[in-house]
Amino acid sequence: MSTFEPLVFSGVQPTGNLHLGNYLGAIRRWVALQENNNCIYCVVDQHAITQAVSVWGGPSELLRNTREVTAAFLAAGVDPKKHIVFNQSRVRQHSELAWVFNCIARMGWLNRMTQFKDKAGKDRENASVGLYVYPNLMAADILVYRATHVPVGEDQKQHLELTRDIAQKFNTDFSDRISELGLGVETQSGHETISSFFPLTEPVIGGPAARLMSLRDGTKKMSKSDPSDLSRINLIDDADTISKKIRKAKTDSDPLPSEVDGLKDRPEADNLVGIYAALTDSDKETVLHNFGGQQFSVFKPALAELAVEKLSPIAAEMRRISADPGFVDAVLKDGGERASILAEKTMRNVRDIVGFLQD
Ligand code: AQP
Repeated sequence: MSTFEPLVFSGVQPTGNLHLGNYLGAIRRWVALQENNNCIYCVVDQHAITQAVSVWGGPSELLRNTREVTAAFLAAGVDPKKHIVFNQSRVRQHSELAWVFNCIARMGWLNRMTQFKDKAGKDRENASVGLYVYPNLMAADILVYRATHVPVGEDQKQHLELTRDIAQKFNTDFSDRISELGLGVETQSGHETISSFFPLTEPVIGGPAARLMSLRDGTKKMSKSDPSDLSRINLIDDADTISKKIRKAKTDSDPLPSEVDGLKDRPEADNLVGIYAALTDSDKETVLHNFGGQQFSVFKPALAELAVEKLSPIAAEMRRISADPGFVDAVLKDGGERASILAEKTMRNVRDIVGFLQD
């Protein structure tokens, strides 16, 4: 029985202010996954333009951020030779497949997407159509490589569920044609074996940094677009700035508990303990075993020292790589060429499956 080849895909938007949540929730996990998998990592520049120009900053800012995000991937340890690193807009097949998915996904499915509601805010009539169909493009990013695993932060869980729904509906709508053309891969669905063209991609989400919260409000996600720079640790922050932000992070006045249960209803404390755990590759239990009963006046300096130790080398490497934009551009060009070959292979099949005439 043939099965889908394991393949990892993930992406980050070049929207500026790359932060610790993006690093711990996604990029650092990509690096770990590249040991035993084939991986494709993408700077999703077409997603970046779904919001108002004033949000993504216009062409010069997009070019600068695309190079900066690529530098961050490389500085964090992504290997562009063994794996593929490129910017989305270079590979036209992403938007081509997204159109097919616009015709597969249902309005009702998209109406449930919480990220659209958050980003569109109250003025939904004025949101771009691109923002609304963003999840369909994301599904295309993943499925144009028939990727089986996607490491992301928890905020992307709903979009990945939608990706699975789209894959499933495509497989069902075109099942006869997929069989007729011999393009199906046998997969197990409960007790049944079915023939599918697209895999039902697995999200890879978890660990203490799956959802890092704002340093100013433990109930809000750490986010690039938060107007307060004190809410997040940016990957390019220097040591003094990192220490200052952790010192100023909102907390309550109680000492840290000794058990994880004691973090319930203490979102800020929970967040800082989670960051410490993620930076030391451990868990919250271990952190509380060492710091339980201590005041924040002891814990915060320890966390600041740790964050500086882990992040400073990445920031320095980002600066070194960014000083040579020619190198960064060459990485993206090479990755784009290799990605295009894979994406075109899928699209030739998709065109045949749907019934689009081609040479
Ligand atoms: N706070 C977070 N904790 C853990 N993971 C996070 N990610 C984002 N924020 C957190 C993960 O980072 C990856 C790249 O995210 P993105 O650039 O594609 O978009 P985003 O989720 O829109 O990032 P932001 O910071 O939240 O931007 P805005 O302010 O525009 O909403 C993804 O894997 C994401 O899960």
